[in-house]
Amino acid sequence: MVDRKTNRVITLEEYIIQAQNKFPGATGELSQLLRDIGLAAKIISREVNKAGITNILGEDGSTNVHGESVKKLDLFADRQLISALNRSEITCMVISEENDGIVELDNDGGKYIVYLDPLDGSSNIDVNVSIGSIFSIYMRKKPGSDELSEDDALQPGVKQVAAGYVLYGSSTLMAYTTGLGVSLFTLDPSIGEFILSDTDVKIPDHGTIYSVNEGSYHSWDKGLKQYVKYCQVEDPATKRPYKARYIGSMVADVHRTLITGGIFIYPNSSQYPNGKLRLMYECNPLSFLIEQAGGMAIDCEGRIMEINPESIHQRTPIFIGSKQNVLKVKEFLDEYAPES
Ligand code: P6P
Repeated sequence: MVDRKTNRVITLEEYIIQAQNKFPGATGELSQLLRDIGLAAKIISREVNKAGITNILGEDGSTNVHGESVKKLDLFADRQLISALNRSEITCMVISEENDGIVELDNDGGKYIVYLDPLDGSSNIDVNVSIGSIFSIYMRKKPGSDELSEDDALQPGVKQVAAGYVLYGSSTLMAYTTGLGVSLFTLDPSIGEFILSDTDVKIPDHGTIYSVNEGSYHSWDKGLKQYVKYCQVEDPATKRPYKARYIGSMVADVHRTLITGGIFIYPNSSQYPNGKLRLMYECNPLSFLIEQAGGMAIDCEGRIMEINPESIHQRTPIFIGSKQNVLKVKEFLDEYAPES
């Protein structure tokens, strides 16, 4: 996209400032925070795109708070993002998948709290499959107060002031929303800038792709089993059978769903009774983006973004994507709901 006045590309920095100018009372702090994340994303992208050459692939030998082996690139991404957020004294606290508790930054007066999944899908790093960074931004409950606690960070997704992701794929793409629609930016490595590629992105109301790890079929509830069977039945009137696509990297699967329509599912199961994906730094931010694009995101009961969190690392089932596809899976979940 080009700026109609100057007929030249619009960078992420320019776009953020133009968007901020629409809010007369804006202090510029959220804009600076988004620019800081954009800077860290460029640095991470550079390392991801040459990981095979430098000694940064593979595991670093430690495990994270969830007992998952940590990749060297995970740690690199975590460090870059926290360092960028620490620079501008706007963020008081970071909660990251790579850290057990909250990371208090040097700026205890900062008014923002940032949740991070620094490098989601890291199991794909060594096989060169797309991975992503996810961020979710809240205002602290008691701005200016000295006390910082986990309670400050336990807020439902509807309280997010901004959210987004960076997808390190065939190109590096950044998507974010501040509640005024979804904007997409593509990194031009030749100039080291994120260039605006789409604004006010809308997800198709119905899609013909379903995305779920069918290897876990045996451990699902009956409603989801029946829904997947529905997707596989031939019915030209509803464009079925649907295509199955599953990358195993949530940012990549959800971004494809945003662009093509359809549904991404990570359900509860006998293996993961509360689902595998994290509410605060995977599901809430991606739900904010998909809802802003006109889609839906639910757990087995209702809206993901209305869940009142009880812990910063809690998990949730998620059914996210085009409105018609999510409403259809909900029909099956309700019809076959396990006896409570
Ligand atoms: P499974 C990656 O490890 C991740 O956290 C998400 O990015 C992805 O959607 C999911 O787990 C994949 O999990 O069990 O299908 O390998």
